[in-house]
Amino acid sequence: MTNKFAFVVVVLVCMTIQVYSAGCHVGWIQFQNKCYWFSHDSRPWGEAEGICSVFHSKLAEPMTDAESNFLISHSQIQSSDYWIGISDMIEEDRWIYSSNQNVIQVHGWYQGEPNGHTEENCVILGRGAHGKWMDVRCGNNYRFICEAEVEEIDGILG
Ligand SMILES: [Ca+2]
Repeated sequence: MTNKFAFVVVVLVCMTIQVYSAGCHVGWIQFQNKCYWFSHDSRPWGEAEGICSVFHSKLAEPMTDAESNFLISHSQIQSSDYWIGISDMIEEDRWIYSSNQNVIQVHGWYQGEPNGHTEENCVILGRGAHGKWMDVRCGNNYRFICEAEVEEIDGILG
């Protein structure tokens, strides 16, 4: 019985790994229905957006509190600042997702943020803010998070 149970556990673990690798490309991390890539290089916000698009993705745009909280907590693993795809560069204090220009649905501002007015129009998950949102100058160099949809491979995910 013990061996049979161990076999079932091994099979389940293998299935879990298979689903995980089927959903996102190597080096990307899955959370719910999206894959995320946390960069190691630092770039200005606009360049970071361009790099994401090269990989058929975009700067991360948290749509729910769960997604926002995942990004905030995961950004703290490397204890670094990361760009996300939110800015108010088109209209002051109107914070929008950069891919579709819709007003943000959730927010994770750190206390006192945003505070940069027209000087700071792009959003990072701030290392000094425990990963919470800060508005900063878009020309600053930070790491960044790209997001892509989970891909269905072999019909495993559905
Ligand atoms: Ca700020």
